[in-house]
Amino acid sequence: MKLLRVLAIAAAGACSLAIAPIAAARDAGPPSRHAGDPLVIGHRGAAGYRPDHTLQGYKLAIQMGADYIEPDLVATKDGVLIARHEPNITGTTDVADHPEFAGRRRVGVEVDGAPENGWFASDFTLAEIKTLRAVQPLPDERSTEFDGRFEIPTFDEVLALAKAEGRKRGRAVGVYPETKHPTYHKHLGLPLERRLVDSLRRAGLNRRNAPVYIQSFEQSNLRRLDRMTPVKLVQLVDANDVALDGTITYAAPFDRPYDWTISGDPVLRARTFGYFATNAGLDEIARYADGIGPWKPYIISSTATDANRDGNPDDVSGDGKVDERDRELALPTSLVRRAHRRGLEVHTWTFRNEPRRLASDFGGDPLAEYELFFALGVDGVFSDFPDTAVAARAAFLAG
Ligand SMILES: [Ca+2]
Ligand SMILES: [Ca+2]
Ligand SMILES: [Ca+2]
Repeated sequence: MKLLRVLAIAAAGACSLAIAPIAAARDAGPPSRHAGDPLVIGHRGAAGYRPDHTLQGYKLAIQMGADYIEPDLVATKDGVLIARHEPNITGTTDVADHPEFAGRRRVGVEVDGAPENGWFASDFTLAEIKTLRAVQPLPDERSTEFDGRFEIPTFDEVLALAKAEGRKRGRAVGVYPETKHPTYHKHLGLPLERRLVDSLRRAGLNRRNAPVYIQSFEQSNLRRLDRMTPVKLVQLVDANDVALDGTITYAAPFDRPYDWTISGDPVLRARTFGYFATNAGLDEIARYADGIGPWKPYIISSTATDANRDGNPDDVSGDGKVDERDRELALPTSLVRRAHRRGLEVHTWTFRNEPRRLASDFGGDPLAEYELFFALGVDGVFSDFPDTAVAARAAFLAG
């Protein structure tokens, strides 16, 4: 499908935009953007430029104009929330280079059902975590020049940074924390939710109009949070992959929220994340959350060619690799419109500049991808490259 045609279809459905600025009515947002303009969320900071989840990365995202910074939260042994993508810190820190921690390495740890090996945040005190340094988790495609230089921040330090940087710039800098593997943390006796709300309260952010969204791939902890805090909540919607025909596919551990998997409830265990994209699922989410955070293919998927019928996508571009450049966009779904109809905001992920991550329709231009999603009415984008996202939003709003 050609991009211009997709954009025309998006524009034809633009009446749905009239229902969109629900977010704006609740939260005036920073003065640099107008109420109702889509949010730019600095994914893990500015993950395209700095190691994930460092104060330096978050600060760069803010400098680039991100409205929100996005700390993923896990707990240390002494119950402090720190910003890491996973409880498993093997790929995002230099812990493997610390001989004093060699004995902490573990095998077969089940975070979400699938056994993992390595070092886990909950085996370290905060003081020990502070002796580690962040490293680039994608060393083959992103710069490693900052490896070993930046500390692992606590959530409280992230909140303090957002406040200080916002004051300096005369605008609100929002925080968009994600509770990582809430069931796992609960089973460890280190539940995330009360600690998260306490940190927000100490920072003066535990109020309805605070520039805060809490996100989770699990459902039951969002329902608990709905009773614990007035801040906005977002149900993340994951999947495993996209089939040749554009169908979204599900496989463990990306098949359903982990709390459903271990619930013992046959109804929940029969569902996938796809349930959240149905009308019944959206109705349910609207009872405890303010928005959804779906993976991009839920809004517009892509198809692949399999001329040699081996069941796998072909290298259409002929560059010897099979990646997003070999795929074509499908027709947009009705998800954004149906979410808006229920008063739910839609924040989708993840936007990245690397050409191999862009469908052929975009011709290697990351701005074209943002333009399409903005035209489809999304209320926010999680971006590894916040400067590109901000530029794309400016171009989109300039028409
Ligand atoms: Ca995240
Ligand atoms: Ca093939
Ligand atoms: Ca190719």
